[in-house]
Amino acid sequence: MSVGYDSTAVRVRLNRGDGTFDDGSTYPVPSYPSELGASDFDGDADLDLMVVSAPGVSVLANAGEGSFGSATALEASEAILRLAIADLNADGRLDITLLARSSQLAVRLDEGSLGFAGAQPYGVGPRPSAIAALDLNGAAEPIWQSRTAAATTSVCC
Ligand SMILES: [Ca+2]
Ligand SMILES: [Ca+2]
Repeated sequence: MSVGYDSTAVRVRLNRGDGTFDDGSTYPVPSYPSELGASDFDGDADLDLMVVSAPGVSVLANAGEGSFGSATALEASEAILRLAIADLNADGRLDITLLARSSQLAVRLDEGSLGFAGAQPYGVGPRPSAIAALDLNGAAEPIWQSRTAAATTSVCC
């Protein structure tokens, strides 16, 4: 999968099984896509796509055999910079954490069928630039790390 920042599409190239990839298919997304993630957000065992773009975050449901439906926007009240995917409440469904320009993490729990709960915000330092959701304490519960201009901040769940 790839996106070009000045484009309005995601390109998906399928692996032929020998380490080479096909010419790919493109799927329209909102302008300036900057980040991609994949998880089964609707529970049908196919990986769906999540794209962070300038206007917000969109989900493209996997229609099977590597093709995807149209982008569906998630409501977001502010510009999103980065995306992390991890099961944050141990229910077996992968949830999303969005890093916003306003120096906040917004946790959105997966409710299935491409739906996500309302945002639970957590503050981070100024000018955030990166995010990761990792199990850093061996508790099988991810901790977020966000990197800002000033420091790396960890937020435990
Ligand atoms: Ca799916
Ligand atoms: Ca979950």
